[in-house]
Amino acid sequence: MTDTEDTIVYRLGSNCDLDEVEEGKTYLGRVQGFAPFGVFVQLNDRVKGLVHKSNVKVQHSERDPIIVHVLQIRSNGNIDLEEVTPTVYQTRNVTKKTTTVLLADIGKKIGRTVLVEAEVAQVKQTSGPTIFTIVDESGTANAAAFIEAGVRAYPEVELGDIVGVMGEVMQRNNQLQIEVGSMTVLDPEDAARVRERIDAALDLRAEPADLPFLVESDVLSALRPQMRLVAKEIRKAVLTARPIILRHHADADGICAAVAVEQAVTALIRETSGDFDAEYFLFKRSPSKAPFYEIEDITRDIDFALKDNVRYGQKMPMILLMDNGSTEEDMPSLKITRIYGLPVLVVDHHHPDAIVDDYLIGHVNPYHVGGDYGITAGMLGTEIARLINPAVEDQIRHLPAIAGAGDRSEAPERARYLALAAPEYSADDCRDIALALDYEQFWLRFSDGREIIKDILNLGGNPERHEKFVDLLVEEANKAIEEQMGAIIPMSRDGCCRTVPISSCSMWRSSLTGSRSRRRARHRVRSMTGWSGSTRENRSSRSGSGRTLPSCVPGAS
Ligand SMILES: [Mn+2]
Repeated sequence: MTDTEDTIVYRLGSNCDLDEVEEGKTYLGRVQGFAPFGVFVQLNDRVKGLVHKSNVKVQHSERDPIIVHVLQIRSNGNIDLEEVTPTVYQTRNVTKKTTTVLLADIGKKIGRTVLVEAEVAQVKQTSGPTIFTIVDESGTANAAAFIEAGVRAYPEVELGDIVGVMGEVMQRNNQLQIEVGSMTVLDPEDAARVRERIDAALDLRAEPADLPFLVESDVLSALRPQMRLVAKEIRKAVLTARPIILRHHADADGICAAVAVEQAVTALIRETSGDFDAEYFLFKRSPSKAPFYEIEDITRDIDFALKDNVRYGQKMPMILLMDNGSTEEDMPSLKITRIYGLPVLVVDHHHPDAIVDDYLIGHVNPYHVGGDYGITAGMLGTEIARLINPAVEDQIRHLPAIAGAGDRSEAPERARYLALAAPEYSADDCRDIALALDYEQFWLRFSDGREIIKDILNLGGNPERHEKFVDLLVEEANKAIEEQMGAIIPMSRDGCCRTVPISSCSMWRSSLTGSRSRRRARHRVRSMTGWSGSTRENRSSRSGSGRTLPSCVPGAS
């Protein structure tokens, strides 16, 4: 190497990594340590190489500056250096290359420093670093920024900001994470450009699958545009890390509708989210006590959402109401959702009141297209779940038949869904499972019982346990019904023989069916032309399954 003023010695910036080191160039380094075979030299805090002893020119101490020529960068990242001793030279700083990387591609950049432009979807303060969940047009990732243990890093960065993040891609507990070197809120012009790019791409990614329904149905076909809209909004919420609260009627049909969507959404969250436990904090399913979205329900939901917003920096949630939500009884709660700016979707088959639509961003209801109650929420929910995430179809294809049994659908679609579930599930099986769901929900009160319900619906991967559990629940439900007739049921399982009068034992009836029956009666009156639901009288006349359930009990037929 010629020793002239043209000699350029590069100084590697602190963000730089192997990407910025080039063979044949000369760098200013610092002696890091000594080995029998040579001297280790740091080009910055991240990059080091080795000067073989045959290439060492002068004696050094640790931390001495040293000028080195890059002979070779090996495929494993090791750098072979040669010491040079120019007396005259120019220095030039090397800065990190700043081409933006898509979050979907950071898996290929482990150990490298990347620049990403993204929206802040969550800001969570841990006892260590601040974790920013960021979303761009391609995916989601966590960026960890550390100032001091438990201290909020970059306090100027807020939820919803568009930021430029520079940092190193690391793998922690099998999850990719960006260790933030710097984070800046983009100026309004740049932010608008990035947001436009993200929104356009998200719109495409959120587009639901295009597939035929599981069964032939004119009503479903007519509902397809609204079902696609609802599926798209749900996909968009998942892709932007917006939490979803799914509220549903606490009966077999409502549970089937909600669980179908739960399966689709949680799988999508697992696939796309930056956090291993995101499916638990980004999706919550809650049965509603009443057959509508009560003020009590929304009060709880907003209470938790605001706390999560303050404590964990989460976005405010989207509300999805299933087998619920389309009548004027829902209005007080819907008005509250508007005050808090919560988007609301409804998938229901109760006769709708037009006034609710002012408060909804999507509403699937068979009555809108000349259909009726016979297309149950579980049928609608299962088809919407397939649009959200077709991968879950095999797990949920039997749910509409159970929902149909639970709500005693008289629509021709019920038989088609039943044919689809056969031979694994007979008509009796579906009725049993529906009764088991109703009965178990009574004991669950207002918990979702996510894993227990999966067992009852045979989604838990343990068919033997499913069968035994359903048999037992059906037996217990029948016993409870008989005992109810005898005016007492035991309410405690702790060995105490406390018994309660019929007023309490009929809680099962009233919480699960009484109010629904009341509402059904109301719908019957108001939709003389369309409603084909069974009346209490013709239900009992149809009882032929050999069980002796009173007609007022869900699943009895
Ligand atoms: Mn229903």
